[in-house]
Amino acid sequence: MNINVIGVPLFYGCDRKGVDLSPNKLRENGIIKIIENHNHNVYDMGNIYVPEVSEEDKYAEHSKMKYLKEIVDVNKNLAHQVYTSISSGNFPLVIGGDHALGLGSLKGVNRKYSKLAVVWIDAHGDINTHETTPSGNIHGMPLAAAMGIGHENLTSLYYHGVNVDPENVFLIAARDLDEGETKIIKDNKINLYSTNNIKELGIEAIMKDVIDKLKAKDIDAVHLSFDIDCLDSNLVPGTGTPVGDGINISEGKYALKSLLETKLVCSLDFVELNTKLDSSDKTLNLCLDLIDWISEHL
Ligand code: NNH
Ligand code: MN
Ligand code: MN
Ligand code: MN
Repeated sequence: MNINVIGVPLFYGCDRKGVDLSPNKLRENGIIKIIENHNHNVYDMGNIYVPEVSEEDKYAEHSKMKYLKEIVDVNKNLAHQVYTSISSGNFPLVIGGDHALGLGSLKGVNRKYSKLAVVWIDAHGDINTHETTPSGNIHGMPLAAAMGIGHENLTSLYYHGVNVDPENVFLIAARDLDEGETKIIKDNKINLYSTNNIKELGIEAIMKDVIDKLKAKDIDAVHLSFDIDCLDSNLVPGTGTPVGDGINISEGKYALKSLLETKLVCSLDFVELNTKLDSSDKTLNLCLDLIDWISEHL
């Protein structure tokens, strides 16, 4: 497969430095070679430009959303890169950076595939709006925006066609949802598989249900967004908002493998590694291992 690695050194979405260093950190630690070892042609597209802005200006554009203008600008560029990558028959592998990059990757994919399903593997829902957000952090909003829910600057970024249908959205490993998010999930009939559901029924049964549903739907492709905080907090000290009672590594790998084997997945985000918070490269090494696993199953 031809894979475009696209780095997004963005921390404005989580308002915590360190996560922006990860695209280059992963390159320095051999991510390109790791992917190539699985017989893929890798085109490293480098990093999307992220403008510098001072802390005092974070609410310059909006009182409830931090760094709105910068995040929108970065994501317009990302959206176009992702669209171009897919249009050339390539697979965009978007490396974060924080999860606000989901805004751009989803809009880019959505321009190519209007009947798109989204699988969001994350401890969080990322389905807040400027009205429901408890933090003002835009990395908690990209999935809502992809469905056309939220502030216009986010929902109409780059692509203005048919939004992602909430019934084609699958949240996996969620366990830290805000009140407003829970309401949006219910009202819009979003498919939710909490970590509790996974512990109760087993990851195999959960993924079978997800994949059966995906196959039964009239969709063109699946976008997979992987936030490393889906894993238990003990496993990922190097992430900004770790949450306990998470899934373990083999559950995470099973979810990734079973989705990739459907061959429906057309693009993937890998986000929220913060090596500044890591302890003895534990999370960095786990991420390299996960990229190796993903590459093996692409
Ligand atoms: N739900 C919280 C918020 O909107 C936390 C989001 N944090 C994440 N999302 N790491 O994946 O601020
Ligand atoms: Mn996330
Ligand atoms: Mn998360
Ligand atoms: Mn391998």
